[in-house]
Amino acid sequence: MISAVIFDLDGVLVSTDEYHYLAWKQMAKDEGIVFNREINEALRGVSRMDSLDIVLSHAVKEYTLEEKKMLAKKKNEIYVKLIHTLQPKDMLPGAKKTIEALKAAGIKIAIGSSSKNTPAILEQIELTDYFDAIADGNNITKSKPDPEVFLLAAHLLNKTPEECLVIEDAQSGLEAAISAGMLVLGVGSASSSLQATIRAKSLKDISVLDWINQRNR
Ligand code: B16
Ligand code: MG
Repeated sequence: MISAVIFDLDGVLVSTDEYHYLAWKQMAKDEGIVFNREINEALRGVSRMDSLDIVLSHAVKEYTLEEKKMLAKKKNEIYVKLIHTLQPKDMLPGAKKTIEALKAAGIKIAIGSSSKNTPAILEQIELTDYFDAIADGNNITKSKPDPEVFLLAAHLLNKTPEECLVIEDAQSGLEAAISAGMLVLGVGSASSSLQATIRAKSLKDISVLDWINQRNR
């Protein structure tokens, strides 16, 4: 029986993915490193330092650990400035309605995000109080595709993996959910992935509650 839903944040509830892209692009440009949307796809759901390694794999020179830390800091400063103006109206279509319907039906909901900026983003879009649990980049050691963030979310909700449905937009997130032993709804960039249990272009194109109710019958 599915009795909990774990939402990825970036690319599922809010389109911060575009800001991540712009921040990496600026950082790469300043360093003279090739960066484009195709490379950016590989960064979805991946932690800041792991993302940096992917970006730097296109550089001609080697970077020391200290230099890498500086670059990650610089990227994050650009990103934080960009997300400063985020508002509730910036939530992705169908996100708020999905959350409200699940809560009204007594389904537990959690966040499972790789982002260390999760608390600030949730505050800005005024969603913090909706969630029964928050697992994010601040309380995990291994980034997606490792299942740690979803297993932590399930643990905080007091649910088994079999009771959880994950909603994800990233390949790394799909893999994380599957290795956690959870069902997964692929949206956005993951909306055509055959690895997903179900697919939808966005949360406005599916009733997650109806799907859960049918599945539980
Ligand atoms: P930060 P998610 C992920 O969020 C993003 O998709 C990924 O692009 C980013 O590198 C990662 O968070 C870390 O973010 O630099 O803010 O800690 O999709 O797991 O919600
Ligand atoms: Mg995501």
